[in-house]
Amino acid sequence: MKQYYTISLMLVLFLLNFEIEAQECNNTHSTTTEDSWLSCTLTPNPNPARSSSHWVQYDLGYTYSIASTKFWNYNVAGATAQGFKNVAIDYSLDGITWMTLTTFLLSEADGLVDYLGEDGPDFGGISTRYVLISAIDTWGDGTCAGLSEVRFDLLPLGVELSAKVMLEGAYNPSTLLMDDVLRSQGVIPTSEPFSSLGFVAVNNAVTENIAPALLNTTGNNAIIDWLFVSLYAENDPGTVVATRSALLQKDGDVVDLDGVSSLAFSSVAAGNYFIAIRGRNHLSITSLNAISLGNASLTTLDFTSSATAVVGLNPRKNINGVLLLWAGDATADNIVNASDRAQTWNMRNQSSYLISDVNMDGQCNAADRALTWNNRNKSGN
Ligand SMILES: [Ca+2]
Ligand SMILES: [Ca+2]
Ligand SMILES: [Ca+2]
Repeated sequence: MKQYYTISLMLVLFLLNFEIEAQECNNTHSTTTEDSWLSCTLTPNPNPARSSSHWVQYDLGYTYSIASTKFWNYNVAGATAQGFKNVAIDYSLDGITWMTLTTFLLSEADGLVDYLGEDGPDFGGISTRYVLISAIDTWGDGTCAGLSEVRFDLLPLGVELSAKVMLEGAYNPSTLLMDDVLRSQGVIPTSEPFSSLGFVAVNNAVTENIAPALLNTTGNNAIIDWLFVSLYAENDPGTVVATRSALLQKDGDVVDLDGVSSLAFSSVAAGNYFIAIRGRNHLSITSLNAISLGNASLTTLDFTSSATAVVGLNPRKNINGVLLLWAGDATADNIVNASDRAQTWNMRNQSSYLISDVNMDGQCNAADRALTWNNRNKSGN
């Protein structure tokens, strides 16, 4: 299950260009300076909580879930006193806000060709993109500090979300389902509608198109519209880890582009995430708690139930105990206010797949104006 990635320390001045290589694990390290990294100039540490120091910053390129680590200290024969001694490990999702994992004592290397290195601290599955390794001191050298190699054991990527939500605009209290009028009118687009509305995709390589035949499905699993789903980092809730466009079934199931499967985030590490869901013209909700994805059996997160807590005061509309995303955002800015009412007025008497059609019946008319007015002064969370 686990993958091993070796980050070779290749120093170009002090700004690091490093490589990630998969390698055979022979677990020994040479004694040559070419295989090592050495800093002899103190420079400002990327973590402002630390003073100028000798440090190495890794950018893993994506957010990964890190498990164990392994360290090979500076192993040049006769110069092992330049090796890191007390070492601080910090990590960050964005390279700006840093959290400290731990500090630990790294043994001095033996300077021999069969030097084995040693196990470093375990990240315990923390999801992060940047790792910062700083020397607090060395094994005796007062000027330079070096390392040979660090290995991060990464957990595999890919998680799935099984969620249920209901949109107020399409909700039918008599059936306890959403009406699929846009589908039956044949106006739901076969490409995700969010890019053109200014929604920002993050860490998503999926081309989000659907087969037109998928919109022929009727019944409880009929597609009623597209949804936008975001995952936020547990340890940095302001940072979006990844987004996906999803499809919404009549019975509230949030599904992937085949119309039936759980929603996949293929480049997201297993871990805990805050989950946000938003419609084109419905306000977003965000889970109050970070939800475990990828580590356990798939359980459906039911946002129509008060048992699934979300952020904010009155963040969902309650119709007979069924909790719905608020309708009325005809301008796709995640706020309902006078601008939305103006938009529904300006687009009156138009039909088709319209942002201003907040009750999702394929028409923009007085009913949509009334709905934006009734939900005025609300914003998404
Ligand atoms: Ca279903
Ligand atoms: Ca708005
Ligand atoms: Ca309408």
